[in-house]
Amino acid sequence: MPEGIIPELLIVLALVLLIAGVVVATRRRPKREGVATKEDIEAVEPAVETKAEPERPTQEVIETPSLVTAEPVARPTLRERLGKSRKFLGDRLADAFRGAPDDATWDDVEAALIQADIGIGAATKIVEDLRSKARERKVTEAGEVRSLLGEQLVELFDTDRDRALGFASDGPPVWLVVGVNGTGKTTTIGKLARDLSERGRSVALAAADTFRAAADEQLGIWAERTGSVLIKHQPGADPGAVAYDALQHVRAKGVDVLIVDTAGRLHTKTPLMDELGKVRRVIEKESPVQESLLVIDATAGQNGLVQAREFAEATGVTGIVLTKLDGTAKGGIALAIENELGIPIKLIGVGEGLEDLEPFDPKTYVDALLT
Ligand SMILES: Nc1nc2c(ncn2[C@@H]2O[C@H](COP(=O)(O)OP(=O)(O)OP(=O)(O)O)[C@@H](O)[C@H]2O)c(=O)[nH]1
Ligand SMILES: [Mg+2]
Repeated sequence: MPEGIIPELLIVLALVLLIAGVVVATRRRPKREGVATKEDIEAVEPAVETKAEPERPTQEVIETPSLVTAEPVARPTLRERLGKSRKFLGDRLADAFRGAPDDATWDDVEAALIQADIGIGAATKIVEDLRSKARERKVTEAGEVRSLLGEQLVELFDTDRDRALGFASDGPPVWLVVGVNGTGKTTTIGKLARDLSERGRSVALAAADTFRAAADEQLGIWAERTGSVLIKHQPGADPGAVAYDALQHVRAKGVDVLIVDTAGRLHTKTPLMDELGKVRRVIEKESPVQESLLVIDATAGQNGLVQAREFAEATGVTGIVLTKLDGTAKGGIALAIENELGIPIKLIGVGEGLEDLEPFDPKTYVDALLT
């Protein structure tokens, strides 16, 4: 073999290897960019999923009926649920507390409280007290005055009061639900039945609204949805008789709770108010009425106060359910009712769904309204 060939061959071989290496590398590069590695997939996947599944508004999650779900449902805070009710007072107070408080601030706060249905007398008193407290404590910063106002408002409620619904020690408790037309009585009954059945209690619903067409059908739907028993008579029947029969049924069958739906009636119509008194008396001959719950539509404003007065006289109201606080209500009516009539608000309705009923807690409520 001629001298010099071997080094040349080695050079050629090296060149061939070099070219082959370059070709392989060039071919692989686009592949590496296009096909994600496992790590790439893991890094990219969440973003892709979030994009593919559009973000759902919180409301959608809340409105999903979950009658017997064992899973805790993500629920919004009361603050979020109060919606416009909260915004009404919040916006006005934010305007009033723009700078250090002066005479105009106090006037604006008073006006805001009156507009929020707290009542003129209560609003004037609150502002007078607030003003002297702020002076005493040398509070000048808007945020601090606002929290002082919160304290004042909570003080209007009796915070030690027992707001739980009554249960009898012997026999099934009877809860009578009353109120003017369309305030949310039947819907509240559905929500209560759902809550009770979730806690493992059996429920019977008495369709003592024999006046409005298809009222028993509406209650029947709630009974079906909540697994409750429905006791009804013919349309136009005596509501007292329905309540009586229902009571016999729950006693015979050992049902845990009886809730009696009644027809909506104007508090100004004496015969209708008397009829309600009669229903109560019919039940009470047999068994005490643990709760006579007055349902008030919070959007009715100060008129709610008048209703509460009249119904309290006719049926001895034991507690109030304030509904539609998720709507355009101004929220202050809760304070007016407790402050002026001393009837405890026990529950609040914050929507049309089965889970839109909350126990009423003064501090949580005031915090939600103000912050
Ligand atoms: N937004 C909102 N709507 C509610 C609430 N409670 C009840 N409603 C609605 O108010 C309307 C009337 O509710 P009902 O439960 O039929 O009222 P009712 O007092 O039984 O009415 P009558 O039997 O006719 O006197 C319905 O459209 C309900 O969905 C609530 O808390 N928030
Ligand atoms: Mg009804």
